[in-house]
Amino acid sequence: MACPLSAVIFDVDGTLVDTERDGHRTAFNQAFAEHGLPYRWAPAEYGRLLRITGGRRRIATYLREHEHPGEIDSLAADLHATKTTLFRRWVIRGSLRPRPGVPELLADLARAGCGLAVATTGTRAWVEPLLDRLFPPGTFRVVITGDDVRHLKPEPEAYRHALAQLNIPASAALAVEDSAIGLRAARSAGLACLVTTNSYTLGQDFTGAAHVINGFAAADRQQSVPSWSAAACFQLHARWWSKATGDECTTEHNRAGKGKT
Ligand code: XBP
Ligand code: MG
Repeated sequence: MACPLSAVIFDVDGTLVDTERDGHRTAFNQAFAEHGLPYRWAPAEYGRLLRITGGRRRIATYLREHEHPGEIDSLAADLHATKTTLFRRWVIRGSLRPRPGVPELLADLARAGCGLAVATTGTRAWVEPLLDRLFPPGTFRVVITGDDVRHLKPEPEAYRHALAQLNIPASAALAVEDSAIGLRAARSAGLACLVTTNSYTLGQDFTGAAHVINGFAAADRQQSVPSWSAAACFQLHARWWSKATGDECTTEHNRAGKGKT
C-alpha cells in the first residue's frame, strides 16, 4: 500500500519559533502593566499556565484563580487585545527568529514536493506577520489560526480545517508539534505526529507520537546528522502508517533508503 506524504502541518508556538517564554509571556506582562494590574507571570508560572491554550482563555482562567473582582471575560478580552497589539508590534519589528533548522527543513520539504501548512492556536493578527517576516512568500499553502476555529487545541478542529483546505486525508499528512496538548490535537484528527521538544515541554507525556526529537538542528539533537530532513519526515510517516495498517507502506524516499530518523 502506498502512503504518500502530501503535506506537513506545523504548529507555530514552540515549534517553528520559540515564542512563549520571552515573547508571549513578556507581552502578557506588559498588557497587565498597561491596564494598571499588578499581575506578572514569571517563567515557571507561565509554564504552568501553558496548559490553557489561547491567550484570552489563559488570562481569564488566571484572573478567576486569583479571584479578580468584576466581569472577567470582558477584562480578559481587553487585556488580550492589548497583548496582541504589543506582540504583533514586536513581530513586525523582527524580534523573533525561527528555531534552528526550521528554514532548512521547510526548504527541504518544499524541494521534495511536500505541501506546507500551519495549524496554530495563536491569533491571526500576529501569526500572519510572523510567517511573512520569517519565511519566504508563499511558504505555507494553508494557515489555520485560533481565529478560524471554535475549539482550540487539544481539540482537533485546527488540524481538521487544515486537512480540509489542503484537500487531503489525515493519512497523507504529518503533524509537527512541540507539546502534549498539540500532540493530542493532531492525533485526535488522525495524523501521525513528530514532536520536537523545548524547555517548556521537555518531559511531557508524548505517548502516541511517531517520534520525539529535541530540535531540528543537529546541535539540539546531539547528533551528527546535519539537520532533521524531508527524507526523515517521509520515512517516519511511511513507517507510522505501515505499522498502523499492518501493510507495507512505501514512499520514493524510503524505497531509495534515504533519510534516517
Ligand atoms: C499556543 C497558544 C497560544 C499562545 C499565545 O499553543 O496556546 O495561546 O501561547 O498566543 P500552540 P495568543 O502552540 O499549541 O498553538 O495570545 O494569540 O493566543
Ligand atoms: Mg505549540
